[in-house]
Amino acid sequence: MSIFDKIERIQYKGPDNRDPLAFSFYNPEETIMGTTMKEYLRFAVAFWHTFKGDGLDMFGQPTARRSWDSVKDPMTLAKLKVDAAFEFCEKLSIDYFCFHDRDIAPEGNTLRQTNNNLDEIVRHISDHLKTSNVGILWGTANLFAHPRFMHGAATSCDADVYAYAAAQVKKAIEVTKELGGKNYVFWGGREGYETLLNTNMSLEIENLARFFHMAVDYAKEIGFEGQFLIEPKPMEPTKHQYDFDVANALSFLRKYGLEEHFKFNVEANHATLAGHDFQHELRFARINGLLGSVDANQGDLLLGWDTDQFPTDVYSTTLGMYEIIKNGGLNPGGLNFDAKVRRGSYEEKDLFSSHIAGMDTFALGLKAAAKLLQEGTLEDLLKERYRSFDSGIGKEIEEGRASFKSLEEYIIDKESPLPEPSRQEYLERLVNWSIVSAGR
Ligand code: XLS
Ligand code: NI
Ligand code: NI
Repeated sequence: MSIFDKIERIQYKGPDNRDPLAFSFYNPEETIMGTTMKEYLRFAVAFWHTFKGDGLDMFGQPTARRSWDSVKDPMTLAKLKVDAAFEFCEKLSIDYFCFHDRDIAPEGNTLRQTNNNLDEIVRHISDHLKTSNVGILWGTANLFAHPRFMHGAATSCDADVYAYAAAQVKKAIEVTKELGGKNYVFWGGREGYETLLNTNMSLEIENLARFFHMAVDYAKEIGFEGQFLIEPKPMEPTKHQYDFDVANALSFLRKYGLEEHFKFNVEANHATLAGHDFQHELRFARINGLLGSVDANQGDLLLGWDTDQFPTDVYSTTLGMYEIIKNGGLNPGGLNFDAKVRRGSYEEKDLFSSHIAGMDTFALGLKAAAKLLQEGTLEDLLKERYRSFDSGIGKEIEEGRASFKSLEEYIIDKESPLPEPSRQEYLERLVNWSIVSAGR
């Protein structure tokens, strides 16, 4: 039985393709710098946007038209959406999807009933896993939608809410393990504050650290070997979120002795909300050995919120893939399309063409980044720029052998130094050239 019966399996047709339902650049088995595109990109579908999103916004009613619209029984609907997820991924040659516990199964009256619902759907997913190549990139817990989480979950002012959140994450880790999930994500939905007037910031942050330690301990206890990931976001829905950006979250991890247990899931739109570009967040995570996975989307720079658009900006994916190649890929992480179709793109066909747009934009970005690296000018110029640290006084500085006294002695009678020009405009053309040549 097919849900998207009007859509065939999506084919690669090459760079001249103009069919919205075919790939122009994503050619899964094509090798780029010794690795297949499929392995570099490790795409995943976000269950919440693609199978739960209905186009509702703050000002208007749902717009989406889906083949499951007439199904009312919540458990029947939940199973149908799982069937849809597998069919969707298979038709797009996407190997993974990601989910929140509450995306896949409805809540009951107690946590026990909710867990029973979840178990029933997890069994249904497990049945699919037996016959499908599609797997789970990561699981997570929704600790932000229900009213009980209005003041946060692991940073709530209410200890019962904290306990509820802990029990929920316990179950979500178990379920992720059972489904063979490669990672587990913590996005601090409402872990922040609305006003400092009522906020005990130190208690909240310490409680958050205790929560993460309990998660680490429990994963160890049950033998969950997936990677734990923190997904920073500076704000929204709260005014301030504690995991503001990678740098901020890293100092939190270090302070509380959690660094070795976590990596980062960098979301492009969260980077721009924090006042950084996508590449900055990837770079900062990478140079600290903590770039784990990516939520692939883009924001609108004129809008100050998380618009979760499908990534179509090749410049940004090129620089993103440049960091990802330098990171040696993302495995066991991947590129999760935490992106939703615009409200006006209401047909099921749009779900496919939007993912294809995102996949093609990252595939082209991968090819362009590989060109940039293989051609080598950018890397050579970078090396050249810092060459004064390769010998002499620079080497002494780099090796930690210099002191204020030795540096003063070295420079005091010399003419004022003039560093090399930056040539930024030329470097930006190098990026343009690599995109153009990758697109041929
Ligand atoms: C929201 C986040 C969320 C996480 C998963 O802004 O991006 O979707 O990725 O909880
Ligand atoms: Ni996200
Ligand atoms: Ni987001």
